[in-house]
Order: sequence, then structure tokens, then C-alpha cells
Amino acid sequence: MNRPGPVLFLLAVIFGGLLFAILYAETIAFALQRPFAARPGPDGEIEIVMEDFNFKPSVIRLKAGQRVRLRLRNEGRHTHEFMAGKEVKLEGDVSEPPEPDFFEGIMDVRVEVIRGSAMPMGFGEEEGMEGMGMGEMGGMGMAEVPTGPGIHAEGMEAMEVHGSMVMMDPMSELVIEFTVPPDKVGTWIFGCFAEDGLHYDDGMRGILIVEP
Ligand SMILES: [Cu+2]
Repeated sequence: MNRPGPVLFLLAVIFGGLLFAILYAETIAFALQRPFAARPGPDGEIEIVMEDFNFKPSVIRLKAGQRVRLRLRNEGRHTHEFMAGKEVKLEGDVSEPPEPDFFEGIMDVRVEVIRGSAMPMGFGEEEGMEGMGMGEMGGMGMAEVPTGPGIHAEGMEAMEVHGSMVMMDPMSELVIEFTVPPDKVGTWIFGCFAEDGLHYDDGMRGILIVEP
């Protein structure tokens, strides 16, 4: 019986390695280009850039109890949205905004438009108030959500608002500031659901992890 010599052994290792690399090429490439989970800096701020069609970074880690500032910048050519929630479901073949809304029940939220045309909707709503839009019931007194051109109460009522979201035109910048509640610990999805979920389907999505 022949014993495999060292050369044969070496060949087997090389061949095995190659086979592994070929089989898992996609996974390896994905892992290499995938940014590590980004965390806010010492000042609590984290920058999230929107492009056509992705978010950078796409994995964000926040800590419960931390006061954070999500600085969103739309560097794409399209109007983009930012929404976060637990689970994205398909309605027919359309990806629907995630539910329940991550921001629901976060009452100390402040949304500030830094530049350009951006519109926040539905922030600062109490638990169970989801879908009520920006009406008087929306807890707007607590959340210092700016109003401006294009934000009209009637318009909001006519519009179906699924949870909290911001709509941002190209070149716009906006900050969402809030304290991460301990009951939000877990893994969430964020994404842009513009154009009937097409942006989301094209890769405009990410993961939001809240650590205890
Ligand atoms: Cu988008």
C-alpha cells in the first residue's frame, strides 16, 4: 500500500485550500469589503452616508443608555429615506417598511435638519401610537421636530405614515438625536423604502445592533 508522501500531502492541502477559496469566494469577498460594525464616537455621534443604493456604514452598534446622534447625509442623486424597525415583510413583491418601528416610544428624540431639504415624520410617538402620523396625538411637544415648507398637518393625515422616517433630498443632511432605551436591546433593520421598496431591494439597508 502506498503512503502519501509529503509532496502529495502538500498538494492535497493546496488543492483543498483552492477548492475552499473557490467555493467560498463570494463569502470571503463579502467579509473583506464589509465594513466592521461602526460605533458612535466619544461624543455619541455617528455619520451615516446614503448613496444610490446603500448606506455606509451598513452595520451600526449602539449601547443602551447612550445619548447618540445619527448624522445622515444623502450623497446620492435620489431622494432617500431612513427608517428602522424589527422586521421587513413582503406585501406582494414589495418590501414594506420594518415593523414595529425602532423609534416608537423614544420620546426624547430630536431631529434637526442641518442642510438641504429633508423631512422627518412620525418621531416622538408613544408606544401604540404608530400610524397616527404627525397629528396632535403624536407627542410633538416632547420631540423637537422642526416644521418647515412642505410639512402640513393636512398633508400628514392624508399620507399613510408607517412609523418614523426621514425623507432626504440629495445633498441634504440631518441629525437624529436620542437616548437609546434599554428596551431596544436587540437587532434591528434599517433601510430606505423609496420607490415601493426598490431601494431596499437594491441593497439600501443595514443592521442596527443595540447592545445592553
Ligand atoms: Cu433610497
